[in-house]
Amino acid sequence: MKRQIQLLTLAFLTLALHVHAEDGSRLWLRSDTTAQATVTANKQSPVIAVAIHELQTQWQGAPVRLNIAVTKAIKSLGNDGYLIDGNPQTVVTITSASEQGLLYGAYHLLRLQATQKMPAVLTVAESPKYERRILNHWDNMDRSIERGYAGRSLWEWEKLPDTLSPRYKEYARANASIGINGTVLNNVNANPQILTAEYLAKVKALADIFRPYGLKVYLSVNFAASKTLGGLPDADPLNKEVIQWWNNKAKEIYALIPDFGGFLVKANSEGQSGPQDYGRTHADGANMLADALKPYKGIVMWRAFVYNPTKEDRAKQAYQEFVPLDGQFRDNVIIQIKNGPVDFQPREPFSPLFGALQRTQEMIEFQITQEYLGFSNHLVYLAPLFKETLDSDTYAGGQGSTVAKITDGTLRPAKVTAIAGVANTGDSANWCGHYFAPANWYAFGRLAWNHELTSEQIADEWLRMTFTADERFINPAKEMMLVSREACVDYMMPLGLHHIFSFNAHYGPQPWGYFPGGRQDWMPVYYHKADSLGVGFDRSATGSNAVSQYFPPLNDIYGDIARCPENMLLWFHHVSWTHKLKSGNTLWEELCYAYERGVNKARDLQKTWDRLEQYIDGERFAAVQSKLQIQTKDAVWWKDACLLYFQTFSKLPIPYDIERPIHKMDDLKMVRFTQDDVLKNNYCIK
Ligand code: GCV
Repeated sequence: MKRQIQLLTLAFLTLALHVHAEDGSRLWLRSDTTAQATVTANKQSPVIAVAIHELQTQWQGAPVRLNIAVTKAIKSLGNDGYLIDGNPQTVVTITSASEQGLLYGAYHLLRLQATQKMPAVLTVAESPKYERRILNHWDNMDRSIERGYAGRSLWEWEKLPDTLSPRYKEYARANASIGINGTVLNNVNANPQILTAEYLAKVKALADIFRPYGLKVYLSVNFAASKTLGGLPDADPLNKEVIQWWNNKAKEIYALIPDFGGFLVKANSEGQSGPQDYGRTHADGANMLADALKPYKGIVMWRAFVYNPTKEDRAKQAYQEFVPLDGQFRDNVIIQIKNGPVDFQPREPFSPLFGALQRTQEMIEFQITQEYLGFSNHLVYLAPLFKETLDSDTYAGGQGSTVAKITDGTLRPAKVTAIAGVANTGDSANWCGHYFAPANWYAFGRLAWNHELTSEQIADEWLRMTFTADERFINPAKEMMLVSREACVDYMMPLGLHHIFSFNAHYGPQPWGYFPGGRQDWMPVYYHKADSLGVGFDRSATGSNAVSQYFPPLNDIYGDIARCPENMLLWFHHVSWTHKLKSGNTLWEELCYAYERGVNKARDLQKTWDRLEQYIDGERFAAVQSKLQIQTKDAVWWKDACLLYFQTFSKLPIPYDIERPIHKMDDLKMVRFTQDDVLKNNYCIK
């Protein structure tokens, strides 16, 4: 009897643990349901089968009838758009011009329910702002991930195509649930091997799994592949043999994957080969690939992230390279431009290329993985950053020409509209390394669908689906998310400072960074230019004149120290330490207060989180708690390193009302670590 009780207790405990175990693997798709929906469809297909399955297994309310129907009648909502109407207590109908649209409609309906936002009567009409909503994986074929902080690559190349991880389907499902419809599987620093028959068979296996979820596969290609893989003497885009090689390759790919999306290309950038190796232009290179893909409706996403170690300001180079080529690209080429002119910094102005290319299609590239925002150690919710760029007015076609409207086809009709985000996924159980990091994947998808959603709306949805609907949790946790990006800017690089990270790893401060013999434009001192007079990069007319790349009136506003937004002041100006800011503080004082504020905000994140323990599972609570400790420790590290270092130039006291540095600069200069050390919290700041 005693043994039976023990066994029963054990069984109960196991069940209880199982019910409450939350390892983050279900992301925002955690509905447990008793399936009360009867679903009817006017058509059968693999995509519709997924929609039906989702509705049948995720519907939580009263028993209902759900009709889903493909109908050409509503073509005005575009291919992926849908209508949802009816009464969620009785009958609901989802209609779309495509199967894919029905699937998105199904996820929309389920999201309303999972977030407790189901109205009494449904009248939803939705269509996405961008036609192609794409994740970029910087995953290598050895399964390492460039700038990846959540384990190894999801793609088990060594086991493909025979063994198919269940995670592939979960990945596709998560993407479909937020409207992402494309994925570039491999790193832009592309290994040509991905184009071999052996690897294309593996890519096909993934494409087959993703297809019912409407997720198209794209590949990054190495521009030199015709040479390195094809054995040709060169990769000159005007060489007939090279053209033929790519035509054949496209044919081979489409024979395997008929709905293949196209190529992403990083050319003549950071050591990658490109058309300029043969005296040709980016347009020559992009068009050659575009022509190869054209018969199959494939596209080329050609990256504008190009810069060379010249005397020219790095922030100006992409514009200088691409503006003269405006109008020369094929209509299935789109130029993929990072949100800012340098490189995914905690805050950058928008890239001046947006709007400057008037006869060339442009798309934006965001970074979801937190290369420059504390890896998977820091809680930094990126929707405010994404929206800041999308909502920026370029003035390219007069007031109101926001980056969003330039890129989504509103202001300039485009054959292809697209948006990309560099993924933060890996094979860790919770997908992204930090339990809050999936919020950035989620936010990217939601904004790609509708960039008019607010950061607050998206955070609210994500929290409800990921943790709990309890308002006592939601409201404070949402506030944490909403302040977190500005906190990060404050403790890392306030007032427009940028790129003062430790070399290569891009984690932690190294404002003193100067490496004899190395590339100037990879060194922190190149970016902050601190000296006895002041700090900041003069990009006004007296400096590099990068401001001239912006349309009026922005060129004047950014170029005028008195009118330049203070949160970008040191991006555009070299400012004297004693220059007075709007607050009445000198620049030096403002810098000190900003770092202090950043540290305090990090501490506030900790304080708020600790109060939320009772509302969620212990596993995720404890993991986030320990990450917040790291974040706060790092914030202090940043503050001390930057203030102590800049003080050697300003020679001014740190205002006495803020907390004193607790480190010595000499000790901070000795800190050494690898990316792995950082992720294991195995770096020591004395
Ligand atoms: C994929 C930055 C990163 C590189 C990245 C590059 C790019 O320089 O540090 O890791 O390479 O951007 O976007 O191509």
